[in-house]
Amino acid sequence: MFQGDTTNNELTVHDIKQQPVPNHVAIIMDGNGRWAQKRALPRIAGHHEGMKVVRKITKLANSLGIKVLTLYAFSTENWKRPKTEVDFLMKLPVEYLNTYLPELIEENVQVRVMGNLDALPAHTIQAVEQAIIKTSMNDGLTLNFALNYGSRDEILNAVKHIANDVREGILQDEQINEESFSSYLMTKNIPDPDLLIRTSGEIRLSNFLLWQLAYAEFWFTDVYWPDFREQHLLQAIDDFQKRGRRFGGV
Ligand code: V07
Repeated sequence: MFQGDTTNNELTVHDIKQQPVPNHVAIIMDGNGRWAQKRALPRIAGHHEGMKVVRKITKLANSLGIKVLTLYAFSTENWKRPKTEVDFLMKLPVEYLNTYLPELIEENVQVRVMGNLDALPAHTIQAVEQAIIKTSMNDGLTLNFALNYGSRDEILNAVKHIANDVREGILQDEQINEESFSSYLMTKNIPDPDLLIRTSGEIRLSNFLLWQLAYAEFWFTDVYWPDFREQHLLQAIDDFQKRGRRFGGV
């Protein structure tokens, strides 16, 4: 840069809104433990810091007019972690909602959760159910947490339900198609993600939304989730919009 140069590469909400914004953004919020270890902090400190980023990114997604933000908060594989870490993670939904639910209501955000909730501690289920009820009338951003979620598990459950409905005559086998199949998934009534973001340099799906991501654009960054900022989401969407321009028609 030279003196007097006022240009910079910062993207703004205004810039991004000049073009269509993805309807549904899904994020694998990876690298919280590594962020902490790099600072000689316990892994749980990274999870806690990551929670603050969830709040910021939710606000930004809402102001961009994104309809659905799906966040991978806890996978079915995460039970393999040390018990102390799992116990801490299970308290985060409670803390998050105690702190931010009033703000989510204020901002017209609808909270949803997908995953097997039955296996979660009672305090976690209770906090989440309350949030779902208290925000059910909201029609702004849908903030969809994947909690104890695994995609193969979800698909197998769908298949079992379909088999059962066919056996009982509720569904004819000719009626099994992509649309009806989708309605047996936990994302029933939610459009497929247009954009998947994964942080922390891992280039994998890790059992996340395998069916639903069939046509999504993927965006990866080396940044750890606690270091993820508004500017990164704006960059991901800017890249998404450029890809759309390049491949979308004439
Ligand atoms: C969790 C913070 C973000 C980084 C990723 C792992 C740690 C928010 C929630 C949450 C979940 C449900 C809900 C409201 C908030 C959460 C877990 C972990 C298990 F209704 N952040 N966060 N849940 N982390």
